[in-house]
Amino acid sequence: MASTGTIARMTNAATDEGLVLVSYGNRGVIELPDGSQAGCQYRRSLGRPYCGDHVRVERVDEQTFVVTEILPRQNEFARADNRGRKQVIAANLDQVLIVIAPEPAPSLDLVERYLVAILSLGIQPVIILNKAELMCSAGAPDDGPLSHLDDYRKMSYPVLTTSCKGPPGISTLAPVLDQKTSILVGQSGVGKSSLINAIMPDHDLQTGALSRVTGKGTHTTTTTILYQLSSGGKLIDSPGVWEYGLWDMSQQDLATGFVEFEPCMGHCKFNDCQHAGEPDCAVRAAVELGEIRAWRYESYLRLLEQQSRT
Ligand SMILES: Nc1nc2c(ncn2[C@@H]2O[C@H](COP(=O)(O)OP(=O)(O)OP(=O)(O)O)[C@@H](O)[C@H]2O)c(=O)[nH]1
Ligand SMILES: [Mg+2]
Ligand SMILES: [Zn+2]
Repeated sequence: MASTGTIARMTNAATDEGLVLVSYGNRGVIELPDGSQAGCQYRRSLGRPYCGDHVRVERVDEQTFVVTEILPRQNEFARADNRGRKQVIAANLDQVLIVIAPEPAPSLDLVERYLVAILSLGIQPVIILNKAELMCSAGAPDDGPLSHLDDYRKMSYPVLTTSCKGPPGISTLAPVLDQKTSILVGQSGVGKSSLINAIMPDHDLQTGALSRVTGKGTHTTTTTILYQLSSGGKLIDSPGVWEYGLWDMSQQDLATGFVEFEPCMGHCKFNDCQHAGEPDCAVRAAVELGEIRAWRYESYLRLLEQQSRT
């Protein structure tokens, strides 16, 4: 990509490059190389740009551009709609931050599905336990993700503990976001937007500018929005979910989502072993030896069952 200075000097050029900050049906808001924001329209024939996309644009008038090209994507983070079809949420991510909190009570399947989706893209998952000041000394209930945080750490998934309302604060978050494009995902009400507010003192300013361009309100998270961090990273806020569905993926992709199964791959009796009760299955043997946690294997079987129903 050309440096900011180079493109800024090309003010009379027919085309320019932009970063999609917000994307609605047939239009969006882009950031231009000089840091300014502008509305843009999409041509139906091009397909729909997503939040995080790099696009080439042509100026229509003083304030409006039209997208003429969507530049190649590194990846697309998606979820399934209720028919199992892939719906892209954002593009070109380095990492996905799965936010959970003691309240609303987190769902293990939600976290496990996110992990599978993230690993199938080959990008980094980070788990954030927000509202940490509400964690009671009695400990976590023994079936939810809060009770498995140590196991996630052992799988080398970073687990951060944050609070927007008290200790331990959010100081662990900034270094993780540095120079990266990250998206906050998770249940509604876990504090995704609050984390953005806390980490970005000028957040209201950016939101205000965006809402002036889009005509949308300032505080509801109904759309996915990309924010530029002063440190150089990009942080995307996304609407909360009640359910996160995996699109129709192969059994192999599903197994890839379970990193600790990796050493067993190629060691089962059958090449097409689904690790669901076949004889001489290396995954099952590892579960019996305690090398794979029983709760993770049960998660895998649940997801496999759910996928085969779609
Ligand atoms: N106690 C406590 N409350 C918090 C914390 N962070 C956020 N909240 C509160 O949790 C509620 C939901 O916060 P939001 O930031 O809107 O949550 P969200 O994840 O963006 O929710 P959606 O946009 O619906 O997905 C608000 O009332 C926040 O004040 C925290 O660390 N501790
Ligand atoms: Mg929000
Ligand atoms: Zn097997």
